[in-house]
Amino acid sequence: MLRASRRAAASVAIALVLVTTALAPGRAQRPTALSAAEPARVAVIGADYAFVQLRTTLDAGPTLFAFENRGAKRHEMSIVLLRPDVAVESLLTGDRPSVSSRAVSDSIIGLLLARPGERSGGQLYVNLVVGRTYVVICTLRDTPDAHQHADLGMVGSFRVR
Ligand SMILES: [Cu+2]
Repeated sequence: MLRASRRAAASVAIALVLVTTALAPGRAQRPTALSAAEPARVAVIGADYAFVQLRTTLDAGPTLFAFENRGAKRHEMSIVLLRPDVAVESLLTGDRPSVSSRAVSDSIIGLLLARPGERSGGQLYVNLVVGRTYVVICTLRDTPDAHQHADLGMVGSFRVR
């Protein structure tokens, strides 16, 4: 009787090993599938008051944006998909229309915020579309009456190839 229950216990143990082994290949393959779709990574750096060395061209496809604030003020990195019929030059200087308006952008992609000297806690995933231009902008103000940081130089763009 005791022997029989031991044998049963052993069978269960063997069965568990078989199940674990059967699951293992699936587990091993999943990271491979993920790494095949690994997004490109782009680190954007903000300062008072500019995006530092923002790349002017990026490759199409899944891209993960990170934002680091090296300034002494709070900054954001907001990304919008520019309408094809809007010239990016019209947004970089002077009387700029609202970049997030439908007249200017096809969609608001999202934004990351960071306090002085910090990185944003999250990242922004964007599937960049070939041939399109994206605008990167900070619309924060140091005080309610102050100019937007974009007016002080915190606006840029990149084209996707
Ligand atoms: Cu800013």
